Amino acid sequence: MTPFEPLVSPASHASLASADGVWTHLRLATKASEQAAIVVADGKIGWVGPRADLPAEFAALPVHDGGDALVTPGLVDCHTHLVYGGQRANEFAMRLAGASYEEVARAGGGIVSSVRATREASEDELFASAAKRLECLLAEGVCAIEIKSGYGLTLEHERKQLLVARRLGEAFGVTVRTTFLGAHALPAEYAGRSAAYIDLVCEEMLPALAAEGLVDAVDVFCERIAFSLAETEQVFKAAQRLNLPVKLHAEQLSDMGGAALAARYGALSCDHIEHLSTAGIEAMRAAGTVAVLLPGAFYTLRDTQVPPIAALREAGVPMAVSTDHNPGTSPALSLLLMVNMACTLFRLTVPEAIAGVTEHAARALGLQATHGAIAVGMPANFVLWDLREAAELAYWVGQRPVRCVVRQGRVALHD
Ligand code: DI6
Ligand code: FE
Repeated sequence: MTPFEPLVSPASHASLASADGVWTHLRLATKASEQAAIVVADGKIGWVGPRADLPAEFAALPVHDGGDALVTPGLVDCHTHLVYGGQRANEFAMRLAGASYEEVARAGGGIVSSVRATREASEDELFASAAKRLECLLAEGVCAIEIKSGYGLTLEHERKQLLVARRLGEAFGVTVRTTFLGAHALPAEYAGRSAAYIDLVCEEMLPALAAEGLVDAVDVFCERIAFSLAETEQVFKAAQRLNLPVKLHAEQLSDMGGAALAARYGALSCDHIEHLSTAGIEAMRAAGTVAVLLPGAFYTLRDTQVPPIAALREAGVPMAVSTDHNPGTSPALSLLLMVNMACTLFRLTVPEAIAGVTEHAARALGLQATHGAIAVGMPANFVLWDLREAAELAYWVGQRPVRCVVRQGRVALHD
């Protein structure tokens, strides 16, 4: 296999081989017993179905032999904090010695220590460190990713993070959705003045960054150690005035009622939700809000409160699975490992976990029209896996089963 080549400019993505043609010798993960074919035309899915039904009009196109690979849609990582300065292995060690996440945060560690390092880093330094992390995710078939701000906490430094996120998307030819998370933590200079900081977020930071086209969605960390329900609603109102969709870090450490509030604002997703209540589930169902499960944070914090999976399933709330990549609670750079953990720790079924990193993850970003499925008219984003059956996507730990990635109509990684 040729090593994965990072793409350094949009032009270099365009210079990759086009995926146009007929992809044969494939088995769709949803129906692995059947030979399938995918037609890519002008970088989009032109046709998909059983090989035997391939219309004659496509027979003359160039053929890409899939070598009997299993195929899924390109993966979508719908909740990450990928851009930040430094790392926090020291806090990992503190927690091993007995400190809780909340104690670490109260001792001046936690999010605010990443804020210091992020403010000190230049845009280029942030780009270089995040690019390395992004390459890990792309090598596993990620074709769309959400990247949050939230480690700058001033207009200047939040802008820097979001600009890096946009640059990553262009440089790697990957779909990036940016989420403004100015209400992630109270910066040290606002200690004791939470209301003033939230005013700044709502009245200056968000409107300015939105006007610069840097914000696709707005998120808040609604928690005892972060922002209250009332402060969360203030941010949601500011987002609503700008016609921006909202999402929420909800009920991770306690039941704050955040999910029900977010659902009232038509949230795309509520994320973490270990402590989600029955009322929260019902509100999410009614609003069509996606439940984003983050087993990497659950695992790293050695949490024991499992999200209410059975109730979510019964209510028909779509469940997504993501890395929550961040330097504090989820230093995970493998979405496949999250698939494994969602099954092992949260008891998702294999089809649920796969939908969680494709269809439902796309929906959590409002990208369901373009990502998360192999469907006619969508940009061609799909992954060929060196696997016999879909359950292997959840089963192996640490394998590298990707054979080929078609990203945005280009062959971005191949053997
Ligand atoms: N919830 C999380 O799990 C991360 N942020 C959040 O709102 C933690 C971020 C960090 O510790 O740096
Ligand atoms: Fe998070």
